[in-house]
Amino acid sequence: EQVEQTYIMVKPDGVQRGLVGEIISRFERKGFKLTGLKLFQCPKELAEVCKFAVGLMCHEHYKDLKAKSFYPTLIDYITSGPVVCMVWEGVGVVASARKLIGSTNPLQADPGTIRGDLAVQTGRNVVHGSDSPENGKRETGRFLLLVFKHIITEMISS
Ligand code: DAT
Ligand code: MG
Repeated sequence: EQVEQTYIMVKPDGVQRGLVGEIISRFERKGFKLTGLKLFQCPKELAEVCKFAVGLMCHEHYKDLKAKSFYPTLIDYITSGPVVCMVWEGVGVVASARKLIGSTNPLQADPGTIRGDLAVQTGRNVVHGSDSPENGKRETGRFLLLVFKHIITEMISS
């Protein structure tokens, strides 16, 4: 009965296709609580300054996958456009969010899930969700740091 946090991120394809509202809506209707939200995009002219933030979000985020052949493609994809970063809170939210999201390969994801309803390719699977309460904490912490970095970057550049 412990309240958990999970890090949900609408990936660039989801943002581009206008699915942010649809995805938020599914978590809201389920009854979880939204406790953080930020659209994140690395401004091109600030690429150097933002490298740390992007690095945190992408390389650190997917560090378990670094050895995989698809890793470079994955990083290119995930940095290809704005992403919407969210923190959702609730009892059992981590496992429940994974169920709402569906299997990694959208062709194997059940109908009724986000990936099952809205995606076709593994490399364009619309949304990320933490896979354990520990990773929920870790990824949420990284998100807060990211927001902080982003605000500082905006302050410096304004
Ligand atoms: P999930 O996103 O369901 O947690 P994961 O953590 O195993 O899946 O992988 C992270 C992302 O990496 C996944 O959403 C899409 C990409 N990916 C995973 N396996 C892949 C594969 N075999 N080919 C291409 N991309 C893959
Ligand atoms: Mg994963």
